Parts: sequence; C-alpha cells; structure tokens
Amino acid sequence: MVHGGHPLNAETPPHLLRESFVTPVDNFYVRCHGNVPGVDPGSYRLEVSGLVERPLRLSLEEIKELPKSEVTATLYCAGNRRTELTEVHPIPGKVAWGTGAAGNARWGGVLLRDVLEAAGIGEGVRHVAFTGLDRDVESGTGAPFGGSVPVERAVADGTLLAYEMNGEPLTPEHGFPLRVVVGGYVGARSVKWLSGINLQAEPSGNHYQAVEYKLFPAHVTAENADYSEGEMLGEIPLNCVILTPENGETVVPGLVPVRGYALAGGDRRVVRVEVSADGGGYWNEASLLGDDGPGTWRFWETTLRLSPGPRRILARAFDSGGGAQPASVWEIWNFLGYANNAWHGVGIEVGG
Ligand SMILES: Nc1nc2c(c(=O)[nH]1)N[C@H]1C(S)=C(S)[C@@H](COP(=O)(O)O)O[C@H]1N2
Ligand SMILES: [Mo]
Repeated sequence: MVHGGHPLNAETPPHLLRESFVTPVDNFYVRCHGNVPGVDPGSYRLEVSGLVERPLRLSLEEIKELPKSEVTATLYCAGNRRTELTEVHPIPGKVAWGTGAAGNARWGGVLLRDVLEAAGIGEGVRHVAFTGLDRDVESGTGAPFGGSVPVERAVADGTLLAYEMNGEPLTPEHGFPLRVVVGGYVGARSVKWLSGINLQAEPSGNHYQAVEYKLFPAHVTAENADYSEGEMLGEIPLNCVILTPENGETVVPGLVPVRGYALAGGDRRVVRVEVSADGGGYWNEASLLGDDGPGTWRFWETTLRLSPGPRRILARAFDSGGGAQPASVWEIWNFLGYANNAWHGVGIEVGG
C-alpha cells in the first residue's frame, strides 16, 4: 500500500504481514524522507569521527572483514498507527500509516560496537550520531537524514551495521550498501545509506532527532510548538496489533481465529497478549508463538466464539517490565502523531 512515490513510502497490508515471522523483503514497509540514493559500493566509504582516538574511513570490504553477526530485529516506524490518532484530531501533512509500518528481518552485518572499538571511544562520549547519504525532501532542508542513540545502546548486542537483509545484500530502498539497525528503538534511528558515525556529548542535531520524532503533550499544536521542547523518541513503546481479521471484514459465526503481532521496546519482552470481544469486559489470553528475544516482535493467536452481529475485537499486550498499554487514543494524542500504542481494535461483521 503506497502512501507516496517521492519520497517513497509504503506499508504492508495486515494479512501479508502475518504470513511470515520474518517479513520478505518484497513485502517490507519502506519509509523515506528524501530520495533513494544510488550508491557505488566501490567508492563507498564510512567515516567514523568525533570524540574518537582514531578517526576511521572504511571501505565496504574493510567493514566486511570484521566478524559477521546476524540479528533478528523488528523495524517499527514511530508513525505506525497514526491514522487511528486522527480520530481525535486531524494530523495534516503526515504519512497516514495504518498498522503495517513494521516488519521483522534477519540482518547480517557487523556489530556497531566492533567499529566503535576499532576507532576507540573517547572521553565524554554520550551519544552516537548517524548520517545518511540521502537528501531530505519532507522538511525542505535538503540535508541528509540522521539521528542518534545513547552510547549504551550503540554498543549493545542488538545494534548492527547491516549489509544484508534476509540473507541478501540490502536493496536500494532499505539502505544499500550499509545501514544501522537498532533493535528495540524506533525505526528512525536505524539510518539507511549510512555515510558517517559521529561520537559526541549531545544527541544528534539533525532535523529528525532535534525537531521531528519528538513526543509532545496533547495541548501542544503545530502553531504553538517550541520544538526545542518535547521528548526525543527512543525505545519503541509497547504495542499490539490485530492483523486478521481485518477491519470491515465479514466472518462466519462460530470459532473465529484472531492473529497479530506484539512488540516491546528496549530490552523488554512481550509476556502476555489479551483479546476481548466485548469491548474490554472479558479478556481471553492469546497464545504467544516463538520468542526471538528483545527487539523482535512476537506473533500471537487465539480463537473467539462469536455469534452473529457487528463485533469490535480488541487486543492489548503486557511486557516484562510490567508495562501495559493505554486503553484509548484519547489518552496519547500528539500533534505529530507518533507512538500510538492504544489498545488496537478492529470492527468486523459476524454473519453471512
Ligand atoms: N537515511 C535515511 N535513513 C532512514 C530513513 C530515511 O528517510 N533516510 N527513514 C527512517 C525511518 S523513519 C524508518 S521507520 C526506517 C524504515 O526503514 P525501511 O524503509 O528499511 O523499512 O528507516 C529509517 N532510516
Ligand atoms: Mo519511521
């Protein structure tokens, strides 16, 4: 489902997303703020600079000589489920994501930690900033996309410089030849077409760290926002989505399978998913399938016995930190439309 050709933005329809735990590259959502740069792998260089003992300028070959790691990690766009937030108040000028700006892949590459250690992490380093090779269209600045993560997350096991996605070289849309993958963090920090890594005391000053991808309280609007305020998004908020049945679907009365994904942020894990067919009065515990650890979504399923009539099915998750989700979008509306993790609902018709 394409939201725009330039910049290229597309999401995965719900039933396709639920087909496989590892999302095929062809079905994987794409989120771009500018062009898709064509990068020549031969002349490509990655610069590592800032508060380091030895600045580095690495070719792709030199990067591939470092020990290879493989990580399963879910990319999750902070704007996923924005459309549901517009029920409270319109969010003009922003991509109208449904539930498919998320995908799970097997990433191959090198640990960011290994590259940072080769450069030598200098004194006073608090943040690791990434810059891409694209030219931004959305903000009108024409500057490359960028963002940062705290140094503790940069050296964690789930943070990779990836050159492979599901066993193949990255495709142009997903960041060829090299991208960052930060498990447990919003997708915006997983910078594609990576050109530079800078070690610094402060978070990145890039538009997409310092201005966008920030969370504001409900009383702040586009007109009165002070963009130096607001909380920079980092760890993915706990979330749970029903993928089948889909909104508006008609199902046969009797036993109806309900399936979806759930995802926790940081190092937390999804420990329980509950599904309700009566507006949240009674909750059935769903079965959680598989567990690839933090940073990776969990698929879940349950079966509800449904009699004819219109029904609204709700789902919610709980994480290993005791975290739970807000019941309604009214509790979390924000004018940029990020981090919607209210209980997810689909309206279906039981009958036929
Ligand atoms: N250089 C660059 N990196 C980027 C972006 C971008 O526009 N430019 N978009 C970010 C956002 S907001 C998300 S959600 C993910 C999406 O990754 P994908 O397109 O591979 O699914 O990439 C991130 N990395
Ligand atoms: Mo995103």
